[in-house]
Amino acid sequence: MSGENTLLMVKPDAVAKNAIGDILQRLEVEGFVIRQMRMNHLTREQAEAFYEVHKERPFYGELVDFMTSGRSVQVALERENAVAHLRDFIGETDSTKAAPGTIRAEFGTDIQCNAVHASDSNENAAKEIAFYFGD
Ligand code: 3AN
Repeated sequence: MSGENTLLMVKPDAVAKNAIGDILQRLEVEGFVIRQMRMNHLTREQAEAFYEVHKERPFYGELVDFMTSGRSVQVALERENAVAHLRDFIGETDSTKAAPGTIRAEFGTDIQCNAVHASDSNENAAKEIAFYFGD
């Protein structure tokens, strides 16, 4: 199978809800192929580096606290049009505004505890996959 690659992360809130299997199953049914996967409890250094682009945002400290509060799962996915398709499939950042049926509407709680992360461009997907899995 050939297609684009993207990075999904199951965040600590969804891991704590035992929702990893359910989320991955929905992705597989949607045609995403799991290429690489690992579970981590991110260190502060890793979370700060991963979210470096948000360093100046007011929520950066809280975001790093949340992302280091428990285990998370990093998944490299492949599918046709993977980046855009996954962004649509997970729904809006704020789980309370995410469309019904999306991952964030289903498993997230609010704008911070929003169940998953997904790369927002092909360039960032390549960077984020390399960040967790190497080149
Ligand atoms: P997305 O994850 O949908 O690309 P971004 O890139 O705007 O959203 O934000 C990155 C992460 O920062 C989000 N997943 C969310 O957890 C967190 N975040 C964004 N905005 C806020 C906010 N106003 N308050 C708390 N956390 C936020």
